[in-house]
Amino acid sequence: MNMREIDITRGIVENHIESLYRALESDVVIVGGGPSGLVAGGYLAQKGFNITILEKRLSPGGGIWGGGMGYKYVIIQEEAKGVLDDFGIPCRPYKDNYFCVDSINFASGLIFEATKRGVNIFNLTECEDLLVRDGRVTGVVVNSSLTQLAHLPVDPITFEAKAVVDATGHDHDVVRTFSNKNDVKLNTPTGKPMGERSMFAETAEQAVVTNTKEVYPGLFVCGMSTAAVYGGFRMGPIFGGMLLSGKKLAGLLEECCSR
Ligand code: 48F
Repeated sequence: MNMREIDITRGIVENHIESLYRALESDVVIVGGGPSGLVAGGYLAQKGFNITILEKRLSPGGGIWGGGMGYKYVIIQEEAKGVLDDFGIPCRPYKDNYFCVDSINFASGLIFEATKRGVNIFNLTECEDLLVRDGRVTGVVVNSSLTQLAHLPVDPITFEAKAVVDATGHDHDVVRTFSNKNDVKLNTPTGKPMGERSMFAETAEQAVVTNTKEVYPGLFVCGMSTAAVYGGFRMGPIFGGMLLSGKKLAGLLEECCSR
């Protein structure tokens, strides 16, 4: 075999550019590759939508990998087991209403299934701002995480989307930046992000699903960022709410993107 390094490089560059072109006009851009974003993306891609996930770290999976304090299992309540089944992730029953999931299996399983369904995930890629037109979010402003890390003065590029999702977890990075930079009234009781509260798992798990919604025209929140945006409690290493939030979001966005 006559192996040429330039062919290896061409294969990488051509395929990356093709993925990038597909992302430029996405149906939905989900910022954050944690459990809620991966689940929402996976369900939507299965229905044929063009879904892009931006993940600023090297590995998607967000807060799954660390389990609880580095102990490698997480807990799912019975109501959310159907989502695990839909993504082919094994679990084992624990007590009456809970299931234990190996966090490595959980993170890798969600990532693998989402990408198999066609979700276009860009790692090392950060959303640093939003595109806004006539009172509506119309896309994202994107840069390499490495540029950000090195504080280099490199301009970003943009992706358009029918809807953008803040799935950035505790940081609520997208909504926070949007609210700080613009004189906008969010769909929250105060019109601003309200800040996350201390731990109260049961209330938190319900609220995370209730507060999965459109927070500004074209901008949605899911997962843990709903707590920071709507003043919800935190829940710790129980993950059913994240899965159900992602599933609810997929339903909302299917409606929004089909209009
Ligand atoms: O935090 P994360 O896992 O989000 P989630 O889906 O799930 C929360 C749970 O993991 C856990 C919990 C609560 O106790 O159950 O916290 O709400 O994943 C968020 C992802 O977003 C990425 C970040 O690296 C992480 O992987 N992220 C954050 N800001 C940006 C971003 C950004 N500006 N651009 C791209 N990715």
